[in-house]
Amino acid sequence: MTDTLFSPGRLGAIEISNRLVMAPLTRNRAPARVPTDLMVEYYRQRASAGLIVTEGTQISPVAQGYAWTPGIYSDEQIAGWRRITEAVHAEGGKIVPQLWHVGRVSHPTIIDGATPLAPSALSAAAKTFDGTGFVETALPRAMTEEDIAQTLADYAHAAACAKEAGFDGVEIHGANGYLIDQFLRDTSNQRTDGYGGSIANRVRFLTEVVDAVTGVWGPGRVGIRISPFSNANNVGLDSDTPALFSAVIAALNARDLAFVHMVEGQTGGPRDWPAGALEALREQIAAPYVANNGYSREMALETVATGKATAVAFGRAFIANPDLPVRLERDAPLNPLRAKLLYGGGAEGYTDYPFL
Ligand code: 8OZ
Repeated sequence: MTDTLFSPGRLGAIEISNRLVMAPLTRNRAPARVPTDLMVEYYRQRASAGLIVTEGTQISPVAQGYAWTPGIYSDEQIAGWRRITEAVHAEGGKIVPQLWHVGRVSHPTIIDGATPLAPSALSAAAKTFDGTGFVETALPRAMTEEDIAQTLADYAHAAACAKEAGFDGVEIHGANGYLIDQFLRDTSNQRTDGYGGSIANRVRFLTEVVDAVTGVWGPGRVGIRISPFSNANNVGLDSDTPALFSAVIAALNARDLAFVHMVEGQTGGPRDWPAGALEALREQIAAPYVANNGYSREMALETVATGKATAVAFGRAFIANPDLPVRLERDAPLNPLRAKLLYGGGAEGYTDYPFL
C-alpha cells in the first residue's frame, strides 16, 4: 500500500492518524508563563493533526527569550499542560512539547534580570519582544562547564515534566539560531574547550541534550528540529554547512529518535539552499523525516507518496485552519491568516478561525 498524506503511520513509537504535523508556533499567550484555558481550546481545536508540536516552551527561567511564552519546569506549568494533553487525547490526537532554550536571543528584562547564556559572549544582534516592544537582544555570558551541566539537567527536568504532563514524547528545538544551533555553528561558537573548535566538539552539546532527554523518555519518543540553511535570529551560516549537518545527522542516527524535523531553507521564508544540498542531508537521516517550510498541498502529497518524508509539518496554515487535515483531504479552500494577530492578545486570531 502506498503511504498517503492521510494514511496512519508512525514517528518512532508515536502512532499518528495522518501525516500532517502541526509545526511549533510561538503565540505569546501565556502571560504568567503557564498554559491558559484559551490555550487548551486552541490545541483541542487542532487535535486532528497527526501530531501537534507545541509552541516553543522554555525548559527553565533563563531559557526564555520573549515575553509571555509558556514554560515546562514548574508544577503549575505541568498542571496547565496536562489539561492540554488530556484535551488533545480526548479528540484522538497526539502532542509533544517543543523543548526550547533561546540562549543569547533574550534580554535581562525577560529573564528577571539575569544575563542570557550562550556558547560565546557574542551578541545575536537580533530583536526580541519584552512585553512592551521590540528590543535588541543583550550581550550574553559565555557558559561555563557548570552552566552547561546545569542546562543539561534543566533539559532532563523539563523532559520529566513533559512526561508528568501526559505528552506523547518531546521535540528538542535545535533550530533557528537558538542555544543548540548557537553551539553548532562557527559563527556563534568560538569556544576553545571541548564544546568548540572542531565540528565534533560543536556537535557535542546537541548530543548531550539528546542523551539527557532520551534518558528520560527512552527510544522512539524524542524528535528534534534543525534548520541547516536558515539564518534565523541572525545566527549566520556555518562556514561548512554540509559537513556540520552531516555530522549532526550521523550523531542523531546513532540514537533511536522518533523523528528528525527539518526547516527546509529560510525559516518561514524562501526555500533556498545550494543545489542538491538538502537532498544530500535528507538522504542521510535514518529516523522518520518530517519536512517543513512553505509546503503546498500538492508538494505535501507528493513528498509523502514518494517516501521522501514520513510527514509534513504545516505552521501558518494550521493557525488559520484548525481542521487543516480535512480541508486538505477534500481540497477545500483555506482560511487566510490574520498575521497581525499572531503574537500576544486573546481569542481573536487564535481560537476564532472557522471550521469547514
Ligand atoms: C517566531 C517568534 C518568536 C519565536 C522560532 C520559536 O523561530 C521561534 C519563534 C518564532 O523557532
